[in-house]
Amino acid sequence: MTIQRRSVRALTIAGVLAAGFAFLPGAQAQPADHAGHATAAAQQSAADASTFKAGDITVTAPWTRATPGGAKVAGGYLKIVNNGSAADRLVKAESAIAGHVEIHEMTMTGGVMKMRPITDGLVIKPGQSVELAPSGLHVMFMDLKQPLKQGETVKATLAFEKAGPLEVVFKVNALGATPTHKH
Ligand SMILES: [Cu+2]
Repeated sequence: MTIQRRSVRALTIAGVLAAGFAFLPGAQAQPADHAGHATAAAQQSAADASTFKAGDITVTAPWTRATPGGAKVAGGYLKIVNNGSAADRLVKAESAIAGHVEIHEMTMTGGVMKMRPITDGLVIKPGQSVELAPSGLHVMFMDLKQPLKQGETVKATLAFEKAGPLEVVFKVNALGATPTHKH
């Protein structure tokens, strides 16, 4: 019995060490300026890694996409859920990577996809959700100060009329096949 227990423990330690060594190279490969993001993400539960809450508002899975060289705009996508009993409005968005950020909607007019800024706030009715997705509503990062690269993250602050400011993190996904925005 004693021998068996010891061997089980030895195996467990070996497993932990193996996992540790497997993890370390990945951690070291991360750029130093992302260490803060990794720590913040680790503080949230794994399942909730891309969920952000303020008051009755929950924002999930914000993402944007890598920008081709010289591009000055990028669309941001996410889902907003209002768990409250009153309507709220997304009134403003800001990010250090963009000169300014707007909230846009896309409409099909005579076969041409056009977008316009929503200047009076995006309403999220009580108990309902609004999805910002390609070819529809989106956050628009304008006057980008740097190209967005796949695998990086972009911090932004969404301001809700009732729930207040909410800092979210957009994942930068690959350059997509969906049409590039033209302004
Ligand atoms: Cu737009």
